[in-house]
Amino acid sequence: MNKKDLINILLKTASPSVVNFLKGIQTHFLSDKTLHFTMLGGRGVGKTSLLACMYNQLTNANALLAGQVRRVEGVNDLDNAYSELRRMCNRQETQVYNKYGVTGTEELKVYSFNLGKKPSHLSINFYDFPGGWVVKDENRDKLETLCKISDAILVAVDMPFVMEDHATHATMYNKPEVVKEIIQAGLEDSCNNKLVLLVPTRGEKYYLDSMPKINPISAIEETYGSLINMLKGNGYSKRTTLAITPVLTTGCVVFSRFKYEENDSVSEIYFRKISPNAVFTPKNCEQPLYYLLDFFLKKRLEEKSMFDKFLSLFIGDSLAEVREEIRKNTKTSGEGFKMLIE
Ligand SMILES: Nc1nc2c(ncn2[C@@H]2O[C@H](COP(=O)(O)OP(=O)(O)OP(=O)(O)O)[C@@H](O)[C@H]2O)c(=O)[nH]1
Ligand SMILES: [Mg+2]
Repeated sequence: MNKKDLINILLKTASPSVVNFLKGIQTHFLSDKTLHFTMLGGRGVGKTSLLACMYNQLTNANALLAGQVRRVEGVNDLDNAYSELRRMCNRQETQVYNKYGVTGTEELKVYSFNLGKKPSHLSINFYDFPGGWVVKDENRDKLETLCKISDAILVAVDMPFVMEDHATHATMYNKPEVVKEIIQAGLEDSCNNKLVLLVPTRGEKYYLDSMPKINPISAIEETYGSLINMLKGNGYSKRTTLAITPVLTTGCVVFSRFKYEENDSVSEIYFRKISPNAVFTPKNCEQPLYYLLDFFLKKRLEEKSMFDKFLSLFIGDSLAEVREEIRKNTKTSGEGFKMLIE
């Protein structure tokens, strides 16, 4: 089923609030050459920061795709988020609090850019919503709809809650069961293949330390065990690609401690710089996008469609060669990366 058919079905069958929501974003779904990438995760887990770093890596630091990225919509906000993150890291004090840095997202944002030298080549839309939607029932339908129409779902995993006092916090704040239910609903009506990425964020403490007390991969596999098992099950595994792809969005700030309320809930999370002179050095932020491009190119190669022609214009090589180049630069093991379903 192509995306237009799926949207037409949803417009006929969904509840009025979802229909209105879909109509509002429908203009973004017109082309089959658009890839849709939804960020999933609770409030403050670092979704917008990650998008900002991904986009910045692509436009400024990425040799592989240099000169191929064209701005379309909303990306000024990502530039601003990137500057805020950098400013947070450059503060002289060594205690860096949550209140600095990127401000919370208030409504669904669509960030759109083109890859390739002509507008007709390939567009990528990122969907970024307020993390509060994950726990609000009235917004659950919208999230499920976004997951249905997306090619890729990126689950931001707030690592301090997974790694520190794991037994108490791991599921309380990242809401892995809710995330699983939303992704399951996203897979149910849609017969399209999906890429699901578990993306650890705010985890510098565990990835810069060569001997963390708990292995981050095992901790994530345990926390998201139910989601992973569901995706590995027979119904979904053939049309799902699943991987753990950690990103270091600051590269210089590590978890320090939680502040607790009387009822034992965490009210603040404190970070500190690795050293007073440490500087903002994001790392691996381009990796989720490489996964998305590889996933897309693989699908197109299998279909052997006309996309081959237009994509060969995109980097100037054949589709298989472009894919090979991206695969060479994609991390699938080491540094906390793991391919769970290929
Ligand atoms: N220490 C540290 N802080 C980070 C990192 N990434 C983001 N932050 C900070 O964490 C806070 C939340 O980041 P956001 O990117 O706004 O998180 P979000 O998931 O988009 O949040 P909502 O839009 O509210 O759902 C901000 O203060 C960021 O500056 C990181 O890697 N390390
Ligand atoms: Mg946000």
